[in-house]
Amino acid sequence: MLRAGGAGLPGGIGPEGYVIRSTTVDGRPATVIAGQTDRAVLYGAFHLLRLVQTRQPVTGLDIASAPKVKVRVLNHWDNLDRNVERGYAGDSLWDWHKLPGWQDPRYVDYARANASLGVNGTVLNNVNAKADSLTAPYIAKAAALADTFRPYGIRVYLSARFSAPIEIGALKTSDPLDPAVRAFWKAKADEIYRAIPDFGGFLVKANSEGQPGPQDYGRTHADGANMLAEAVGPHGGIVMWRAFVYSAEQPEDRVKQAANEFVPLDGTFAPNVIVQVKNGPLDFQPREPFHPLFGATPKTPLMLEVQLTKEYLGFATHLAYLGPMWEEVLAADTWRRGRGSTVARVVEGRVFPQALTGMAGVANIGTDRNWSGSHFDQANWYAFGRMAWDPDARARDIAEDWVRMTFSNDPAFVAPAVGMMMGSREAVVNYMTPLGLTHLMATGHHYGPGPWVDNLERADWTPVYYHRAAADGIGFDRTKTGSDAVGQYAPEAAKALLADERHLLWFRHLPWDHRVRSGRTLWDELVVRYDLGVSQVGEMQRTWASLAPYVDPERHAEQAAFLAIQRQEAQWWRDASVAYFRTFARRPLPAGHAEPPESLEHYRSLSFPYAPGHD
Ligand code: BDP
Repeated sequence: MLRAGGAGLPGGIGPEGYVIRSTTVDGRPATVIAGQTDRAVLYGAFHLLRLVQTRQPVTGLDIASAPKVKVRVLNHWDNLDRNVERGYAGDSLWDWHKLPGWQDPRYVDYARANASLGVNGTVLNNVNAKADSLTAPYIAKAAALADTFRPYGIRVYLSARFSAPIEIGALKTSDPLDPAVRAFWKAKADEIYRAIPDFGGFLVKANSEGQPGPQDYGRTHADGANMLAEAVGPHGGIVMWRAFVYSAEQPEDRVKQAANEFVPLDGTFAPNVIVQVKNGPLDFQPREPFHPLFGATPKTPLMLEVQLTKEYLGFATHLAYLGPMWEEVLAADTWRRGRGSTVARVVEGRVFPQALTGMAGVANIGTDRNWSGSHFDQANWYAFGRMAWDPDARARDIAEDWVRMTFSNDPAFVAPAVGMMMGSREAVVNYMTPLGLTHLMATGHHYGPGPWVDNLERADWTPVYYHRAAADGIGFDRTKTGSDAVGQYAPEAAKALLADERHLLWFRHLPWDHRVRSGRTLWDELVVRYDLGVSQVGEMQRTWASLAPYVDPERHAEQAAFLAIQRQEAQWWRDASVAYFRTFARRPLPAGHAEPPESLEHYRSLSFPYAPGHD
């Protein structure tokens, strides 16, 4: 029985919260799902289905749930030609050419799947945006998608190209303080809202990696964001302005630049602007410390951006469940308002009260039959939705729900499968970037190791910029004697980060003979970690093989093959990294650890011009 609205709803449950209660109606047992809106009831219905699918009791229910975050959006880095930047799951779902005339039935499946996770919005086009998305034909296409998504509570948003006034508006400038430019955006917003009355708003990547922005005119990010906010504001829209900025002209440590740029702007953004911040200050690496902006802008709401598509964690073939990574960042304590000022609480607007809150996930979805490139990558889509609803949710609980609903409720399957997922991201860290190393992937496509790359047009795109390996040691000194990036954190948080061996070489440049916690030298520990990562994948392979009786042969075989690829590539990462770093460390490998089978020249010579996901 469904009931929208009505008495008995707990106060403060909001427009999307629901209750599920076991009760009696006319003397018969009944289950009531209630909320203030259709959407809320839909979320409640999916919750009940989850209970059924995971074999939880469905009697004696007394559940109340409301999202802790308002804007829960996927960001599709989908181009208009259906290529997906950093996509490993086929083409873009959006068949722009046939829209609005033809609506692929998968649009409905997509919306329903998202609603079942509590996702309530989607940014349709790449942050590296084309102005064409804002022309009349494409607005009509987006409107058709919005019509399909609306019953599932999914709002449509668009990435806006800052230079659109010039490119499609026949203006000479995109200066945000120019009245004609402001008029262009107002008219554009009005036009979009005529077609999509519940349009969510704009996402903007400006003055970052060659994208146009307000700084091209000597204006600030706030000037740019506020201009767009003024255009969508009267319609109830918002602007998600990305903090992923770093400049080619700046000699400053790249990981410091976003905070340097945005902290001084605190208090200058319009109320319907939210600044979108990646989980770490660099770029979706297998492990990064939390972004120093979290908690550093009391007057500016910040939304967390995570990447579901595994650009830096082995694409679609490596099994890496990202729940633990996001839990790690959400649980990190910024200390900005005393102990317990976690990133989760900042994002929820509870450390500094914020009216607008949000979480964004860079989608891993495409036309592949399994949606996400591999079966296990669906778990990352799933976990994103659940954590955006409740940033305090536990990655393990989410993995368990997913495993039960996707494969089997048999405890003999669930425990090992969840165990495998929970350790998977750490395995990737070990075989790619152990002990706080970062950004060692090959150039462009980011497929495979490239720690030797030193000749790109910008130093801060090269792996050597990040690892700084030399005869005297390895790592990036971000303490006071170096770039002092650690100084961007609250003192207690800085202390915790410096004490955390998982971030060792992110913050410090250390001699090869430095003793780490295990008692080994840094060099020996690196080799041990690389090998550990490879053996962890071997362990996953064995676990998966033992689970064959619980999984249909098709899915089992595909995953087994993917794990074999992962194993091979983990070995490649290990061998290439050891062969390369050894040229600086000039030390033997610790006893029992094998020499890389090939020469460094061999690893350096490998090239993959057609690796997927290109920008
Ligand atoms: C990097 C990707 C690039 C994106 C960029 C971004 O390599 O394709 O455009 O992030 O977030 O990780 O804007």
